[in-house]
Amino acid sequence: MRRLLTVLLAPLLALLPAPLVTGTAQARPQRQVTYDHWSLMLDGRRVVLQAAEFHYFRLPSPPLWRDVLEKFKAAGFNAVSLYFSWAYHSPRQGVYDFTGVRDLDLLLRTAAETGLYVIARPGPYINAETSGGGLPAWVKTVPGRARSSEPGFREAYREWLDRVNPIIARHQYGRGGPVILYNAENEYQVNTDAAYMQDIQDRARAAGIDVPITTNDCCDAGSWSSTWATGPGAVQIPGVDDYPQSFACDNPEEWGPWGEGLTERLREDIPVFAAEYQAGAIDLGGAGYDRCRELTGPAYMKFFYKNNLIQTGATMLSYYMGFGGTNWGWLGQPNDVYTSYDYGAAITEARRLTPKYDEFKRQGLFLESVAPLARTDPLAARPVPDNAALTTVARANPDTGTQFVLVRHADRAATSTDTATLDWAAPDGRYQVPVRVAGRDAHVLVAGYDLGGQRLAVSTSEIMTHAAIGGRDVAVLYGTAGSPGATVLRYDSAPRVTVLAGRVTSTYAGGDLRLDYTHDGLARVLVTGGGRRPLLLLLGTDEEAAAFWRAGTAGQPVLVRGTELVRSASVTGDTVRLTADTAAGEVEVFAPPQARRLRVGGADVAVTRTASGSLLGVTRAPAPVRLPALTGWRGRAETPEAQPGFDDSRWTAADRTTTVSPHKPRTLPVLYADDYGFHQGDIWYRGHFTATGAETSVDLNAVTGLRGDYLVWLNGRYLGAAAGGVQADSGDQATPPNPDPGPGHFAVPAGVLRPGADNVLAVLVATMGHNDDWIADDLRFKQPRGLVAASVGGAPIRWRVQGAAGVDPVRGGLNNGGLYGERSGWHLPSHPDRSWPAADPAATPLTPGVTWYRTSFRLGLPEGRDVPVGLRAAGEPSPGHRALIFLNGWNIGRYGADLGPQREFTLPAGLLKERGENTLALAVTAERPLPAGPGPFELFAYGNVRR
Ligand code: IPT
Repeated sequence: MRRLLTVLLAPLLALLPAPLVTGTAQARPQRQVTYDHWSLMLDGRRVVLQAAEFHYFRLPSPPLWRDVLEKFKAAGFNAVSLYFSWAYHSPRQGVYDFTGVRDLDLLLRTAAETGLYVIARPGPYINAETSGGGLPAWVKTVPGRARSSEPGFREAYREWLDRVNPIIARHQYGRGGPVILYNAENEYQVNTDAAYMQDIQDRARAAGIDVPITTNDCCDAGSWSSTWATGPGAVQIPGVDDYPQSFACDNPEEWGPWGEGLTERLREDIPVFAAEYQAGAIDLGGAGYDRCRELTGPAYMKFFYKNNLIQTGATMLSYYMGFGGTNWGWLGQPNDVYTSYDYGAAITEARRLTPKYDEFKRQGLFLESVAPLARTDPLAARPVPDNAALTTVARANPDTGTQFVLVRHADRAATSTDTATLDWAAPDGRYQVPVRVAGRDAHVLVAGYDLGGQRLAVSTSEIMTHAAIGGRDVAVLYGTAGSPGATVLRYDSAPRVTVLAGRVTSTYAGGDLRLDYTHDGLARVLVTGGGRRPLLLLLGTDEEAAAFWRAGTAGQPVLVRGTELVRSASVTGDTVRLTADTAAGEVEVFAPPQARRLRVGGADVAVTRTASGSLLGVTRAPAPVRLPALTGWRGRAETPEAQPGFDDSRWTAADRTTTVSPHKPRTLPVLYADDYGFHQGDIWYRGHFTATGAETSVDLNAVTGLRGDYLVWLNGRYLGAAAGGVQADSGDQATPPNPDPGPGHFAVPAGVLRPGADNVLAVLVATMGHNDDWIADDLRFKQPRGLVAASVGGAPIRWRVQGAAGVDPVRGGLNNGGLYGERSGWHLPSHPDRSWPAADPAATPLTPGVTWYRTSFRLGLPEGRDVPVGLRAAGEPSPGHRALIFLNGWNIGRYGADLGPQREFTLPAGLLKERGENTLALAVTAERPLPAGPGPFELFAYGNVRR
């Protein structure tokens, strides 16, 4: 019989993808990423790509990469979009580091192990509010326009691509890895150079990259998708970036000021690709990231994401950001961001889940569970509401007929709650069903769907997920609390309906089982008989649905209600094992009937079997943790460079008369820090000149980027401070560069000059990172940092310059600037500070210049817990001083009244020794005498879960 079947089916089977027919004898078929009008396909299998953006360089703790990626996976994401930052790996031309926190093999392996595909985005330009947009600062000193094919830049970017591409290549899908797409460049559509765009792709191909190449166009889709669609530079799958909510976090009531957020279909032969879809915001106005999270909160996500999905049929979605992280060290671009890059994302900088995460999970599990969505066409015959306040948009899968109907307000800004009856010509019949939609909400309703072994005719509840578990289907549907719901299922004969919880009425007629209810708590309905396998229907509110997790393998899925996060699940024999984060609360597991025991995180949880056939238990609250007070501070002033006798003979002579920068200096020599190999943080200058005695003022210009400053001494006498310049040009080439950036004019006090002798001008410039190169015009990016003009009367000045002492082999080239303390290792835990006098930063007067404070604290956090720890500065800081904060040598932030709204700093585990001794060091620069410095500081816990 079996042989006969095989013979009969042979011609048919030949048409199926290879693995089904080859058995074990033949080699594994080539793993392939393909695509068509509707979706990506992996080995011919359609997928809706649901990605979230993650920047490993903003979380310098590889064990936490896994934590974040597991959280992505648990929300239903099937992919992670990764920018790779060139600047993060290359402190100097020809020098590259892919070890430790820069280990991309480890990153890509971790993504694969957590079950996520990868969109690899190596730039070379990435923007992302990173210093230089990801271009290393040394690129400012090579000739040739950045982001072009001009010699100089070409050699530079090839260096990077030729190192990063082989890493990406060996983790590609075709070789068993997770990488399924390669994004060339970033929003490259102004001042473009097709030869450059093409060369990026040629180099990728030459390195063995064989996955489809994409790019992300901004705002108005343009260049690489249409103009260049077939010419040099054209990519296979162009996508569009959409940020409909703007970045106005100070006005979280905004509703799509930057458009409808409907991702354009760029070509007929490719899927609709939302390459970056807004999932948070940069905090341009300094409102704080919680406001950004409101601006881009669940309401926005429901409305804009669902509209996009159903109106455009987008099946390639990548949300920016899934987790933002930290601009630690000198990673950040100075003008738009501060230390935190929390981004108001669904997962906070401290890795905590927010209500936005719940919404991602509701939508993500839906996309994961309901396969027909991967191939849909617009459906003209959409159900019409009998209330003109509401409207619908519909799509249908041409193979299965399954319909997806978006119900929303006709006026997208409406705030009223409206009800209607939908007259719905669904695949299984015509139905009148009630809907109720709150203002600025949207629902995706499904009809004509084979839900496991069931036939869903229509439902006005949204599907979150469903799974075949132990011979029955378990489905989680949900709707707004208080709204009416109707679900119609098809049966051969009247099934048995048992309402286990909640109020649900049922009627059966003509093959239709119709359930009517109001979304309220979690109703449970068991349907048996009727010619189908049993169905457990769980009908919840949005909030109840958010408590569900789906884990386990595709062959043996497990649904879990409760816990803080389910990372994985397995069933062996009579035991369900969960890897989960837990606090106090219920845990309910829907598993095959043989499962009788539950283990969570290695510990037994006592369970009872419920009427729903699930196992119900309780997890205990983790014991509270106590964090130590930060006491025992010691302080020490530095700034010896300000003194005339300081020996600067080993500093670099700043004596160049030319620069490749398009910004030409007003005075010579060229003093641009980058030209002398000093690229970030504090830069010292010492200028020697022979005074006549008639000099009356010191006149300087410095360019630092936003929020930078500089301090000036003459022969050891403090002259004062000035704000650093921001943009030496306006960003558009039509406007000439600012001729007087970051000006500082300092009167020479009587008696300070030494006529006829060596006089020393000492200047400490706090640079804040490099401009981006968003419009690829070189002007913004190559704007210098440091002094750009200097004169003391007319005397010639012999300059020396000093920045960071070298590249920290563990923390990398972006960790340090050139403060005396940094050059001397005062930020490092090993530095002996026992001789430093006791000094409380919050209570000790400051003199102009730099003062360091250090303390240490011992943590003894219990094993098996996740307790993210932060450092909080109490009170409002006074203007005029700024602090660099070092944790165990890592520069984890900048704090000060002049540096933005941030008062709390995340101390990521890994950098933070959770069980051991930790050292905090503060480098405080004061612009003027102040009664006290920053603080007091305290440690705090963002959360506390068992894991
Ligand atoms: C888009 C960039 O592609 C991305 O790198 C990041 O900078 C993001 O913006 C903002 O956080 S650019 C688009 C907003 C014009």
